[in-house]
Amino acid sequence: MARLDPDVLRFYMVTDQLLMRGQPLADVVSAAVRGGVSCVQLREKHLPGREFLAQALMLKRLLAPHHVPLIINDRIDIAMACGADGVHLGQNDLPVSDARKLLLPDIFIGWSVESIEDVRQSTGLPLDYLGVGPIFATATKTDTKTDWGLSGLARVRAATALPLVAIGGIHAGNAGDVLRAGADGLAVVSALCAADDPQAAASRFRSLCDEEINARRTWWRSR
Ligand code: TZP
Ligand code: MG
Repeated sequence: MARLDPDVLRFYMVTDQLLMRGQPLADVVSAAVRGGVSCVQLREKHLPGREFLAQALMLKRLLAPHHVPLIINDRIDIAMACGADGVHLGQNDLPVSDARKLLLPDIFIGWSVESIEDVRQSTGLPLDYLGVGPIFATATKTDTKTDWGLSGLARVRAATALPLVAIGGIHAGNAGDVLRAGADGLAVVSALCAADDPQAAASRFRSLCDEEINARRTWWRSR
């Protein structure tokens, strides 16, 4: 299994069409790609499988020329059928080890962790990254356990060597703090899907991510 380049996770868009106020998914994702998202997760909790697959195929075609990986939320069958680059699983989805047996070896797997116990369980699982959320309370997803906060994220950072993608309530004003607490990448839903100008919003976030992560690398090299 090839190792996932953590730069792929630097600025991670998660879709929610209900927030797009009638704008086509393809338009919002294209704008976000122009602004600099490094990967896109298609998250469709309510679509029937056939429509979910049609949207996944559409996004795969849209993203491939830009070399932006497509990640499918929850559904490994859809991921396989559309040729996705990755799958994101939650605590109630198919167990990671079973998913790994079914997926092609090149498809990477991310896993949501909601408690420090989940982080402990991730050790030894065939995972490529952890999604840590919600960092802050968010109206986008309310069926969550407690919020991690920056100190919780720092505890996760200390407990695992896996790349960490932080999600939940992240906006341009707190993005730097979240990265400094130990995230390798930021995932956002509303900050892009509900933005008046998704390209400008993405571009601002991407600059923040690049600045922080490049500064971190320079610091490590200088030690
Ligand atoms: N998982 C944890 S919080 C969240 C998900 C999918 C939603 C994050 O949405 P937003 O709008 O970026 O706060
Ligand atoms: Mg899930």
